[in-house]
Amino acid sequence: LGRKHPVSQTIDECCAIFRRMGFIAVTGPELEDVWHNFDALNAPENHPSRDPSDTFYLPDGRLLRTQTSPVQIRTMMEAGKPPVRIVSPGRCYRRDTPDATHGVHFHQIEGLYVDRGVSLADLKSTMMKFAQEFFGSNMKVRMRPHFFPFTEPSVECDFSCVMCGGKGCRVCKNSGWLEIAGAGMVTPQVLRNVNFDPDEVQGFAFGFGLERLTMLKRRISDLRIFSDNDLRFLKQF
Ligand code: 2NL
Repeated sequence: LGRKHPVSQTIDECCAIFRRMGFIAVTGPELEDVWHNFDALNAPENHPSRDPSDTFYLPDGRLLRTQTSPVQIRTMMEAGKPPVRIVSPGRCYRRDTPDATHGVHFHQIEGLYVDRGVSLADLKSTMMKFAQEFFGSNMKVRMRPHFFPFTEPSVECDFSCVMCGGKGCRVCKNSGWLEIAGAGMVTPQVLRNVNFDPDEVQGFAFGFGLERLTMLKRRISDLRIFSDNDLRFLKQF
């Protein structure tokens, strides 16, 4: 019998957890246009991620999506109005020198909740619920200030270290915490770009790396084995 790839298992598990919180899973094209991947997300004209040294472009100007947020832009525009409560799992591409923790393609799950009165507290409770469902009921979550062009305020979400439970060890560099997700409140310009009125509605958004979630849960230290297709590895899951 065949079996599911460990990253596919993580996608299924994440979608099930977010489904129980009312998020619908949506997918979209991996081949995108500059507007959906960068412009709509408020990426400045000179942002380094737009450079052909960071992003794969086709001769016609289209690109391989660098995150799954363009799916959320498409979903908001198709919905026409809030509420929108979705997660978008899928493959993304960035030019990078491959090593033990970076490849040229990777998988991400992003989430988005837009409605009247959605707050940063809703984001934190959603992150806490996810952390406890995915890694176990002892998980704690903290948020630190960060910057993304598409959210304001932006945060990085840390979960308690899965190896030591927060006491401090080599994996968490003795801090007791691991960086797990980027997130924040959707910046007003992004809402305007999809014809939503930021004076009427607010939203939070977040993004997780699926290889990282899988590596932490399964204690895998090198992500190259995810794409080697070695049955000796795949059969263990
Ligand atoms: C990361 C984590 C993130 C989002 C993704 C998002 C999507 C829309 C609007 C606003 Cl449509 N934000 N997604 C937000 C914060 C973080 O991903 O580390 N990204 C570089």
